[in-house]
Amino acid sequence: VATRETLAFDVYGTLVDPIRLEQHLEAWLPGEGRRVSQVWRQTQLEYTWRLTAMGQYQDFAWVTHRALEHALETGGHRLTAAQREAMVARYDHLACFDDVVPGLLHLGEAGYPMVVFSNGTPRMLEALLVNTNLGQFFAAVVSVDEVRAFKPSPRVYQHLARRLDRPLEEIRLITSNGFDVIGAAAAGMRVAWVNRSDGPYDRLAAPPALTVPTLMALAGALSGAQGGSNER
Ligand code: 2OP
Repeated sequence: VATRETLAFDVYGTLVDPIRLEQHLEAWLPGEGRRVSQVWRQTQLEYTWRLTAMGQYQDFAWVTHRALEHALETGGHRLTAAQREAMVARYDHLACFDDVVPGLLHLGEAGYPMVVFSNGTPRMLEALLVNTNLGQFFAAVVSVDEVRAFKPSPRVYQHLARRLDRPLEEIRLITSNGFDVIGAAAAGMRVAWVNRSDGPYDRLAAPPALTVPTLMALAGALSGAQGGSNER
């Protein structure tokens, strides 16, 4: 039996949902929770891209704090330092999307080696994997913090291959984040896009051949994709 490709799972937006923090924001900022959580997430990603473009690094916990402060200021909102701390601490307890546990069970049974690959710091990822009980599914946790750059720098994908001691071409990134799909494919990885919201694809590249609505749909789609030799 040919060795199965390794599946590397993105975390925020793919396994767990940062936007759901809107519920907790809503308690302090009635009517504003969704908007603030969306600006928070978008700012967080923007800060990672900008730091990486500048050749600078602050870890994902730092970025997440600063992005929340900016999202609040942008909306003209105020939370106390303790409230902001409490919101960021919720990153350690983010809820899984409903398809994640059944999907990972299915993929694990199908024999895929599975790892986590994320912008999150090692501490954030460890806490999250313990609190969500998802740790049991993964053979390794790889953080971009190990190379002090964020996705989609090619360095982070190359680091993943080094850490797993496997060629990038034999590792498939599973992510809902379009910029991550495009970055990984540009670096030479196989990819799958999890399009949970049935939204449009990023315009920076053509959508990947492998697009699934949920992780449950991934196992079936992968068994088809493995037939093709050079499929991305
Ligand atoms: C992650 O690396 C991109 O936030 C996403 O987990």
